[in-house]
Amino acid sequence: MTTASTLDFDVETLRKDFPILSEKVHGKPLVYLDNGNTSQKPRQVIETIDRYYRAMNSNVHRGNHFLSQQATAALEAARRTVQTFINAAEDREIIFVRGTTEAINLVAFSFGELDIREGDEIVISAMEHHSNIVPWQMLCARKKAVLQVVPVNDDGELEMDEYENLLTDRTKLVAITHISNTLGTINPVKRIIDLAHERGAVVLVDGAQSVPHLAVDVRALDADFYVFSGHKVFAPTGIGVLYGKAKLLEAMPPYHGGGAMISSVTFEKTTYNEIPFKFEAGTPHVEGIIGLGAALEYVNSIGLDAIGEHEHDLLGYATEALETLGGVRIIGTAREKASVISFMLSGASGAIHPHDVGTILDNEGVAIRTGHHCTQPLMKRFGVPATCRASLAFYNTREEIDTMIRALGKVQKMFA
Ligand code: 7TS
Repeated sequence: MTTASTLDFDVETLRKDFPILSEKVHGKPLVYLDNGNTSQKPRQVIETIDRYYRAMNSNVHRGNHFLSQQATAALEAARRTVQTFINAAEDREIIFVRGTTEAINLVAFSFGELDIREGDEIVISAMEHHSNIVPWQMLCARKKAVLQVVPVNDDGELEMDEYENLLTDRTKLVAITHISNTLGTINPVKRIIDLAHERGAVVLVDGAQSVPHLAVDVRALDADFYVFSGHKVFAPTGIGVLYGKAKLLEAMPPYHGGGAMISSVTFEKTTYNEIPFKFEAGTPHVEGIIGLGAALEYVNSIGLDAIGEHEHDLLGYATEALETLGGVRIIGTAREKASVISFMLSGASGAIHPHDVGTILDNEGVAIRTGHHCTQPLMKRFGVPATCRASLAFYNTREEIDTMIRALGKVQKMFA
């Protein structure tokens, strides 16, 4: 039976901010446990975008009329909100991009042009999302550089001794995820960054899964690049952030050419704009940026400490409930974990394919993700083709976990 969370966190009131959470799916109340994939949006974000289109819509940085000035001011205010949210030193260190994937590609291309040469080494880990693998492979192919991979132990933690061994004078860049989208592991990024810096390498942290769950301080971490997607942190899709230290961004060549990123253009010679604009060619995703600002302010109003505590409670509750159910193998048992649980389910007659589990749960209104979660090398490491994954947000409840567990019990009966 469910016992109320002992934490002072008014989840029921917060849930009312998310219109979609009162929807029904297949006639059942929606239980949304696919937050690692994308998060739901609070009315504060939806209404901000609505207001933008009703009263402010205009292009930015290029008009002196009233609306253009309003839209530009709102966009630049959102940039400062992002700056404060991750404690960047300056707002010009915040580059708006489409998402984590584009941010990593930008760095792989642009930093790659600046500083990667034949024989240089780039270090990633075995738990990276494909978007923190493939751009580096492409860069290595272009520059004849070498990709090195930090292995993961049976609990889904990075092998830090191996990491230290991989760092050499040839290491130019380390690209590592803060939190694994598949295992939930929280990596020791501060230590990873310090060790890389001792070798003179720069570090990109993939924060796609961390910004919704824990307070990020890029200056305390001393991260050179920190990237994340808006849509996983309650903001719209199509907007994301590349944080980079000003010195690095200033030295890097632009990624895209076009409007807004120039200072002057003639057919003979073009000079580039200052950062951040040098990396923001073309009309930006204005409503996305303003929506992102609203989302981060919303998160601030709840507080990441409170969010973290509630999610930690849910993670413990869900882990215990899965163990009690039986026939469950949890993949990812790191000591430091965020609210992501990957698992394999078995019935009396053996393993049940995650896709079957996902389909049956969907019929019960429960949304989880099944598949390789864009981490195929990690699936290979754990010897599974796919997993079931429940990824929790602060608006999830113990009751929803109970619903998932009951649905998993049904699956086991069907496969008995
Ligand atoms: N890095 C990590 C750690 C991620 O979890 C994801 C998306 C990305 C990068 C790519 O983000 P995008 O917004 O540019 O697509 N992860 C997932 C997931 O776990 N399920 O669906 C998408």
